[in-house]
Amino acid sequence: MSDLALFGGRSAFLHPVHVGCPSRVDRARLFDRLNWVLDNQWLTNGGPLALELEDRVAEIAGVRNCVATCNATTALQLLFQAAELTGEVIMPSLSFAATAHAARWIGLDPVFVDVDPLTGSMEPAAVAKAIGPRSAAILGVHLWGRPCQVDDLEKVAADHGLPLFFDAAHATGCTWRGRAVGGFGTAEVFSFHATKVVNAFEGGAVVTDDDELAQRVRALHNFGIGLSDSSPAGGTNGKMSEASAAMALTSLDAFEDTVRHNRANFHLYSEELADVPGLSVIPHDRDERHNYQYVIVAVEESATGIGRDLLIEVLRAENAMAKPYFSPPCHQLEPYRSRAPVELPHTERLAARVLALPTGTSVSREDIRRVCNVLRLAVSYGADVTTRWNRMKGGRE
Ligand code: T4K
Repeated sequence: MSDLALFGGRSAFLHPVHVGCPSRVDRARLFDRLNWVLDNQWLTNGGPLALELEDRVAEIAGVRNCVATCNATTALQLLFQAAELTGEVIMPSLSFAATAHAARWIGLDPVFVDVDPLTGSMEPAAVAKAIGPRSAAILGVHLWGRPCQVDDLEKVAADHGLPLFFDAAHATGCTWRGRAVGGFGTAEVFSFHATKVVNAFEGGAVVTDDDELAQRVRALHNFGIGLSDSSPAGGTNGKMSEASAAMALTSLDAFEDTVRHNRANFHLYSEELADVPGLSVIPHDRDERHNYQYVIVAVEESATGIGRDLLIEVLRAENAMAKPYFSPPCHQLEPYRSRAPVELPHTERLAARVLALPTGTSVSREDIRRVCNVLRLAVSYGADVTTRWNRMKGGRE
């Protein structure tokens, strides 16, 4: 146990290994594109590379329209504004803060509903129950890239005449029942943040088959210029620059290699941790396409003797920078906690148990074995690690 860096042992990693380390790209190709942008002297405002990216993303999503944006948070806001939502948006709480904040920032009230206790996916029955007179839309989240129960959500939305949107920030390149994510509901939003499987430094996209909605998003992301009717929102600047588009295109070129690497990482983690009591890697449906961007482990403290938060401390002391994605869940964050307190037992339990492990193209098989060795060691002395840590924190050691 004393080998753990938490207790003074040498760290397993000299340098931090991260959850969201940017995927590898072909630098020569990226610099070629950037040089081309500089030569072309068109740096933003719907430049040729942003348009090329939109075509490629629309094709991946299997939809007619894609509007590239400066990030996914803005893309969600643009989508809500384009759909002229007012009132409440029903969504899961088990997500990154951006999902809720995007709505709140433009004056919409998130209404949080509970998730399936195993998959973390928003419960369609809970959504139906949450619908009220102020409901304006339903927003599903393809959490950790695992698609929602799309058909059930589509049915609830249709039964109540509400638009259904998806926050697909984690799910670029994934499928549900063989169909590409991006084509579900009225519209979906991808993130191309630095930490995502396709990265534009910062970037996002709205994808949809609704031509009119797409045209409104496009106008709104460019100050409302070209809007044929008057939008109460006016417009904003949500455009993607050519530098970001150059990065995103180069990252897309590497997409298959990135996913192959992530998939191998995921399977190695699953194998290595299979015999560690109380730790389970949340699986993916093998019949679907997945980007394997996140490796999520659920911690059952009654079996490990060590809780999720302390395991993260143990890993971080080793320079393995695990993250508690997503804890606290949105309903326990301000301003929601104070504005509209709610209890979501499945969400709370899952959020308190899960952690994301380092992965991505810069994380090697050797790195993964080291992370798993640390986890194995920490769990084999789980109760002792907990006792010793509590004593240290209490200043008694
Ligand atoms: N909806 C959902 C469900 C989302 O998860 C997100 C964002 C959004 C919407 C909104 O998308 P964007 O508006 O961002 O396009 C990170 C990302 O900033 C965020 O984009 C992402 N989700 C979220 C899940 O992760 P943090 O606060 O965890 O970031 P940070 O700085 O702690 O970085 C995460 C890890 O990545 C660290 O271990 C360090 C590593 N990293 C990070 C950056 C920026 C690198 O190795 N290199 C880097 O350049 O939010």
